[in-house]
Amino acid sequence: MSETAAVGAHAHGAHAEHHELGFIRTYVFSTDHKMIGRQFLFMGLFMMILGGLLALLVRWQLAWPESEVPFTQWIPEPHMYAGHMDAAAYNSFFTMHATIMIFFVVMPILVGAFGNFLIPLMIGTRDMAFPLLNMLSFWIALFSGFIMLAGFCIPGETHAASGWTAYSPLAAVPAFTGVNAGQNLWCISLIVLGISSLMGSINYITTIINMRAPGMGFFRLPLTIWALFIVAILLLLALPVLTGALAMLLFDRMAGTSFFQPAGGGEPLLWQHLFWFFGHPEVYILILPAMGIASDILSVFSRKPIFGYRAMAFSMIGIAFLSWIVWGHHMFQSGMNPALGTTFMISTMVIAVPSAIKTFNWLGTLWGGNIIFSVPMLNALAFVSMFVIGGLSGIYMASTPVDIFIHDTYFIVAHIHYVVFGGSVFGIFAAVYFWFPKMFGRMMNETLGKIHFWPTFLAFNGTFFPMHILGIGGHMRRIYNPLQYDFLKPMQPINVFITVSALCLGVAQIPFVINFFWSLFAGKKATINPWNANTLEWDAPSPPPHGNFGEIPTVYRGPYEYSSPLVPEDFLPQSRKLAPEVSARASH
Ligand code: HEM
Ligand SMILES: [Cu+2]
Repeated sequence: MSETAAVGAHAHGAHAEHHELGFIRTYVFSTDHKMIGRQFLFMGLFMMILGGLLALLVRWQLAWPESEVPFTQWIPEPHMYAGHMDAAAYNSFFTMHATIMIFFVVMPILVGAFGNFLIPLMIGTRDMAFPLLNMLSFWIALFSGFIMLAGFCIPGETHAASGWTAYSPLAAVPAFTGVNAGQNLWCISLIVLGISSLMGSINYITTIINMRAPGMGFFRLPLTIWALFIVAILLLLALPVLTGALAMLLFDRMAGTSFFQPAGGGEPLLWQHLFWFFGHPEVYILILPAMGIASDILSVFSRKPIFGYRAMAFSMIGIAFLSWIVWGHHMFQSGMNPALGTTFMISTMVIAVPSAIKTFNWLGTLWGGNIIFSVPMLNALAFVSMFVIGGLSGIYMASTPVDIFIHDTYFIVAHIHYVVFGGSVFGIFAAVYFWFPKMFGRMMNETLGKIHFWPTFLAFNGTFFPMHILGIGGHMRRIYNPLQYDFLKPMQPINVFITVSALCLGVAQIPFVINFFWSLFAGKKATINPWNANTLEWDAPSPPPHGNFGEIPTVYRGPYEYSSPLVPEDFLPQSRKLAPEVSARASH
């Protein structure tokens, strides 16, 4: 491995010196993994604003169903009717909120942006294995985003409206939702996105296997890289199942087949099986990168080695494997044989074991550490604690008798947001604050970061915690007007409280946007290793030039040697060569 890497690196390094790339090749059609990472980041952050605004529309409707939504008079019919939405528009808003957040925010940022940016830097190489394929995967993802956004612009109809799960036959027959072209574009966009992810995952896997720097054994990889490696394998295996199912759905809608329609002899449950065979691993695709990122950040800001490094890597492998065999827990209510239901229940609960291993190891890392409450650290701590709450509510949902009671209620919505917002989005924030200096060469402002973090953390809990209570009270998810149901009326104040918190949560993102753009142009210049971290990306200049490293680093140890007795400083970078007599002491 090391020899090929070195030879490849040499050839590439030589090539980089020969010519300057123009504006277009540097910023637009770039094959540099770092630029592609930044492109994915900007795409995801832009979509985050859109997905967030859609969530606020949904929330406004749930709190004050009959009232006009402020600032929306300009939105044309049939999305809004002079500031009001109808039930069809509501359906399309929550569908597009979820679709955008999952496919165009969390995946592009955690996997697309940080995967691209970090993998070559952290394993010590100059670029991805297939830079051109990498560029294509970004442009195909962007193209898919345009197709998705085009669905908002079809005259006379709303966007896709059958939920992000697109259950059939609801999604298969245009008359059922009243959406025709919008739903087709939704399918096509996700098929195209699936192709992009396939390209990306092949690239990640090849790069991590073949291009690690000399000395960078698998068990010296930072946990962020372990997580991204496992996620790439999950993507490679899960996404094609969705892509195939979407193609079948499109055939049902446009070509007269009836794979999923009982009227034509089809099988609606087939859609659910295919969808969740993809869908459950998907939730781990969303959370695993954040787990890796949080592990790295907790170790850096506790100034301690990560507790149980191998257990952390193996528990991620265990989680990924188990995520394959539990999809049926989404189908307890579909009339499945109770014996099979119990099998899915038990296998689902087994995921608690590797998840608990990870949690206790994070606590073990913090224990007795010299903790620095920087903004990346605060977000990583929020990730751990919110992920625990999301994981605990997951155990309730996994048990069939309880699930029959809370199925399709706001308990589910509470759970999913503790996992995807409390988990993935806090992971995104932690990563942005942590790697911003490396990505853009400037520091983000700590004070603004805290003004962003604390209100976000409080408003997040104010928004999503009461949803558990609503759910236990029987509040259905995906309803347009709670006031239509007498038994929900006493709970309406909770709905109002949630929406007010959600609006605060939205406002709390303003300091982040200001901080991000202000720091981009006027932030303090970053030094090469502002956090005194050990991993290889901190050996490259901030931001790293084309080709990343002057000379490919050699790796002498694992990534978490903080407070090592071998050196006076409290950090010992992976690439630092110690004098032979000092290294000898280490092996005793
Ligand atoms: C401002 C923050 C957010 C608010 C106020 C919010 C609100 C909501 C609401 C009210 C629903 C349910 C709609 C309905 O069933 O009628 C929903 C659904 C959903 N949201 Fe969010 N959301 C937020 C952020 C996010 C984020 C960051 C993600 C993902 C990264 C996300 C993913 C989802 C998903 C997957 C669903 C679908 C759940 C289902 O299957 O019913 N949301 N959101
Ligand atoms: Cu699941």
